[in-house]
Amino acid sequence: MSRIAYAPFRSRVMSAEDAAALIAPGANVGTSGFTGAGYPKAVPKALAARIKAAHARGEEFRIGLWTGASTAPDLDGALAEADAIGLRLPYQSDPVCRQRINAGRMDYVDIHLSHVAQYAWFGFLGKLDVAVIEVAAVLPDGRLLPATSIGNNKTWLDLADKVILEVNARQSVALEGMHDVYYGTRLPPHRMPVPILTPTDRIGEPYLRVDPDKVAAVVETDAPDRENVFSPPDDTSKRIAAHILDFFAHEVKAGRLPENLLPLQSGVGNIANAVLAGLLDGPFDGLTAYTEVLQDGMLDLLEAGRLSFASATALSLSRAATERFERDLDFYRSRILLRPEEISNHPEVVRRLGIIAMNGLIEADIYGNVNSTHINGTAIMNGIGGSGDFARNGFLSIFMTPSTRKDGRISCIVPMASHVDHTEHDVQVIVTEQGLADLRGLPPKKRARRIIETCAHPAFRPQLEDYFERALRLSPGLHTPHLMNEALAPLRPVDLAAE
Ligand code: 0RQ
Repeated sequence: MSRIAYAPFRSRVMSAEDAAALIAPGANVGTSGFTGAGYPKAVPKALAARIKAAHARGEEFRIGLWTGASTAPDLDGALAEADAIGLRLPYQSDPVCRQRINAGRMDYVDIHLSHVAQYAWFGFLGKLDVAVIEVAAVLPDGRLLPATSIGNNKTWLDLADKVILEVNARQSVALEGMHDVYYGTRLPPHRMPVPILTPTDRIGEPYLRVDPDKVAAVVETDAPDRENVFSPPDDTSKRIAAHILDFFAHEVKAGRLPENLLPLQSGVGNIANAVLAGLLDGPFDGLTAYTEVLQDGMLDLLEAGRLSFASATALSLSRAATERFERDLDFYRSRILLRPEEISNHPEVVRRLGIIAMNGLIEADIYGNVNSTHINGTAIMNGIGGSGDFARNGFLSIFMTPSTRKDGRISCIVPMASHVDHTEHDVQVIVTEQGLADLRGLPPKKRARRIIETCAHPAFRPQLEDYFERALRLSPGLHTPHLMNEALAPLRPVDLAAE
């Protein structure tokens, strides 16, 4: 049976190729998609083929690509491979995109995810020409049943001149009721409070609205979301998770956290998943999450009854977890809510709820400045994503990392961060498998000692201690001592086997 229950849209059904032909060179295109969920599966590939053919004829053809966050090889990968993207925002994690950005062939604007929708509304990003949005179905009155992510869909549908819908039969219609699309956002100076007082609060509508006159094409698809692969927690991740759980227990005992903690935000990746796995066996019950992405670990916690509710903007599941999720959708529907990313990451709500933010890092310096985005301070990895929204405004901001990378050759604790995404003012806890540094209330020199002693790998500790002691001697009394001529020099590689 057709998922397009609104009759006027049926006559606009066409092939992905015909829909892609509606996108002009130079257009800004806003697509759905957040961490591999709910992205359009057909039109971007068709557009990539069209642009490749245009380039072969010697024609100039590139687009501006705006999304929710990262997408998948079928979108970011295909378009980047075709050199079809002139400018990309606000977040990517695609290897081909990354290569093109770092080769100077694609511009990239790396933005806090809570800022994206408002920047588009403020007019800071230019005009949005086309929205390409995946939905699970079109209702008889023309409203849209969202898919596995909301991201910036509401804003793209509202702002774009032209809309292309992908109606994906693989997305479950049983998702109905799991979304909360807020239509109350106003622009300054008319802003009102966002009325979320607990992660469970519904403040919007379960469907997306679209002006039917703007819908230029409807494309029917039947393809699954990107499969996310998680490795089982390794020893390093388990040790990081154990330090965090001990810290939570300590905070509860000290009366600074309630017994069911405060709403959790957890970044993406294997370490985040390991922390969630640790919570599964830990002593905490009645947990809630107010986060942007739900990974497998969150489903496990919900199923085990440890977590009572999770609010996010997207799912990011393995194939096995997707099957479980679809099989038990009735169970999950009362326990999960998907919201626009301007709401899932809203600074006002993050501050009000008192979120415990847990995110990964590339390197942290001895004073607690964190680099989340650039290798060697120059090559982009992914982007800041939502980490800043939560770290800056949360009740607690925790950053976690293995103490070394690349088989122990690189220390993730360095004298001076080569690029800073989160300043020392927004970083309260740094944790590696070596230990957890609680930096709250500490002045810079005490932070340095604690980070070196607690978080650095023992093989790199002497170099960091030597650096810090010499910096102290040469800049007696200064607030944040550094040896500016060597602060950014890489630490000498260490042979771990010989230690
Ligand atoms: O490279 O794959 O070539 O080995 O960085 O590392 O192992 O995937 O680690 O998943 O924990 O990611 C900061 C990137 C950590 C992530 C970052 C290399 C490492 C590997 C990736 P290889 P892993 P993680 C909510 C929150 C910003 C966005 C965010 C991130 C690769 O956490 O993107 O937090 N954060 N969003 O080897 C050289 C170092 C390195 C290094 C790591 N010091 N030197 N290489 N790597 N540290 C989600 C969203 O916002 C959507």
